[in-house]
Amino acid sequence: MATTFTPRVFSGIQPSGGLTLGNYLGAIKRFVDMQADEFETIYCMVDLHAITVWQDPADLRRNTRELCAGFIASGIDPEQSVLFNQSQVPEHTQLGWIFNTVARMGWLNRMTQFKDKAGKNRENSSVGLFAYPALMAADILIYHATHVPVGEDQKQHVELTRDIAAKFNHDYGVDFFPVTEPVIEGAATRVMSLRDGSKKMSKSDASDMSRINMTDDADAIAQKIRKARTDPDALPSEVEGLKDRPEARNLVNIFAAMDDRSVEAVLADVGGKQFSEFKPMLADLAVAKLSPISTEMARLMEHPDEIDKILDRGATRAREIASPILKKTYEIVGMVGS
Ligand code: AQP
Repeated sequence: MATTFTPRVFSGIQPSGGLTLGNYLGAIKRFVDMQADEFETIYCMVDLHAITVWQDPADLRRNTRELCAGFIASGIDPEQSVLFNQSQVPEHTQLGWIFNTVARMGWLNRMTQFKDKAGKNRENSSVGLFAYPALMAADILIYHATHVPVGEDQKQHVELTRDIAAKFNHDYGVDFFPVTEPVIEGAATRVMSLRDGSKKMSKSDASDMSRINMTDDADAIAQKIRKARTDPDALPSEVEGLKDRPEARNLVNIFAAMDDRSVEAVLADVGGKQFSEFKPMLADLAVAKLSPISTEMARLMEHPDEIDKILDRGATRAREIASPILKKTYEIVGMVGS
């Protein structure tokens, strides 16, 4: 009989820079929603992933705390959810090594994120950047997580996690790791750059005008939206009218996700408006939703010791779940036991 797994959510974010609106709408806001559902929820600052590209140590430390503050300020309750820093739970890397032996070179070679991040500099990329998806599979499966809320860009990595789980189960003749479901839902699963509708909004984009940072003040948010690239036409009343208009679609998607409405409902209201009218509406909405979060983040950042305590306690709780799963994995592989 197939094993029944506890409904459990795992997801992570890299402390590789300040949080963006893309991280918030594509990931954190949905982490908060899933906390209210029937799941156990485990959320992680994935610092081991962050260092697959160079991170200044002082920045990494600060970004990890700020990310934790961002989670809590957005509504993640550290009592209800397990909130911790990946490097403090060594079971991730221990299982990650085993998954390095399960994943095939050909599978990793197909990962578009590696191609994007390595770019023309493939030979000079870290081995860790290439192996990133096998560690991500371990992040998820060390908790037997059944559901992983992510943005569209991480879909391929979650599919690889499923492949690794299936191959491990098949090779060792067990039904031990769940075949995890990616949860990619809502209007903003891929928030695009404000400067280029074909590029994802990203923490590490060279242009600060391309993104809204969660720490931006009201003036910066309004200015970035005012300067966001658009086309000269008015907004359509129907979704089909956004076809081949990536910048317009992006701003409408952001509006819908922030207002918890469907794109159809938003267009029914704003169809026919020029961007000169729509952009201030979007800026007001963004400021109203993001300001309380950034204020709370700043308050939490005044108490770094408290953040460290929360992360320490989260790591202890995470290890309580991860440790028996690693032990059983070692038994299955034949490294311990009779
Ligand atoms: N633009 C986006 N739209 C929707 N979701 C997004 N996510 C990231 N950018 C967008 C989602 O946020 C979660 C955490 O992402 P990450 O920090 O682990 O890595 P990333 O996807 O590589 O994010 P960045 O901002 O682009 O970081 P850098 O610049 O360091 O590479 C994931 O669920 C992701 O889908």
